[in-house]
Amino acid sequence: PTVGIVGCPFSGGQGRTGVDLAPNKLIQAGLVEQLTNLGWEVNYNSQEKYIDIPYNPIPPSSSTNQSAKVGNISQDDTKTIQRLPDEDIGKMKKPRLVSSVNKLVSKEVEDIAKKGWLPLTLGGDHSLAMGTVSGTKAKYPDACLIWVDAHADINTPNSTDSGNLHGCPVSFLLGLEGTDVAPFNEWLKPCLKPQEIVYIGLRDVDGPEKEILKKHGIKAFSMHHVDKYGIGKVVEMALDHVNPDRSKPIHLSYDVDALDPIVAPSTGTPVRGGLSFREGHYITEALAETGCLVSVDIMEVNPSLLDPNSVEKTVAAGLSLARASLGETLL
Ligand code: DIR
Ligand code: MN
Ligand code: MN
Ligand code: MN
Repeated sequence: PTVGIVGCPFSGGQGRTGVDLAPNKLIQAGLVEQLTNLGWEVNYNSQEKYIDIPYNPIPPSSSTNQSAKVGNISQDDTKTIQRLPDEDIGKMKKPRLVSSVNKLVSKEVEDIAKKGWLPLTLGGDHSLAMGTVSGTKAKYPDACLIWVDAHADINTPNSTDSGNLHGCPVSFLLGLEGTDVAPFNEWLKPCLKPQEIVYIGLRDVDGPEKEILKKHGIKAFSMHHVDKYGIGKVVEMALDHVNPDRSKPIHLSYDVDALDPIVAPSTGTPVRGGLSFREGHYITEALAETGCLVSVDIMEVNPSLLDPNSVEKTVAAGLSLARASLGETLL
């Protein structure tokens, strides 16, 4: 089997820098070798085009003092980039940047899936799931979505309090009221039905998000349900809901903040009371076992937060979740 790693060093969907460092960090920590050892043929992208770039590169000859050198690109002066204003639209922060990057991600995930490869997307913040899920859906229209997260990420442009688009990708995928807005509606069409998504790990859901989940009858297993039933039963019930015959393709979108902050401390919005190391990995092992996984996201690792030990733990968790998703077993 072949995996296509899509490194997305992107932080524009939320307010903290550093989450854009995760793809390189995960690669440097040995991801390619580890997946190769599991029997995968590994391809990975050059990450340049997903760096937190403004959306309109211009040649240096026409650059002015408005221009800025950005991230890794700054090493190459021929790639000076103009920072155009990306004013809020309503409450949405950086809508043009988030939209343009996700449009690229969607195309890349679609292309990889259409080669018959498994796209493994490394975030970056979780707004990138607009791109990953729509890309997966372009190849597999009947795919279901398993969203592992402390948060529901289902705010709409109207309901969001923070304005951070990493709190909104699911509403765009579903096409909820208020999401048919520029610049997103230029390329992102509703591609997911409410009965095609299930959540695991929720524990920090905004009031308006609770209303949205209820209104659309969206299935969610919070940490309360993990406590009550155990993770084995929760994963079984989650699959019974979105994939009763275990016949449909599965997209797994994994926000590492689903894990307890003791396990994955270096993430932008940690919430106590999360999944244990084993609960978190059990989900990926059980989904790998179904043989239905066709696309995986590992999101919101932020190697710039907290001390080196915290970073090491979080990066290691990202790596082991990726390996377990791609079939690593304990025995
Ligand atoms: C909050 C936090 N619901 C928001 N969301 C986070 O900003 O919409 N998502 N942290 O990962
Ligand atoms: Mn998330
Ligand atoms: Mn989250
Ligand atoms: Mn919150």
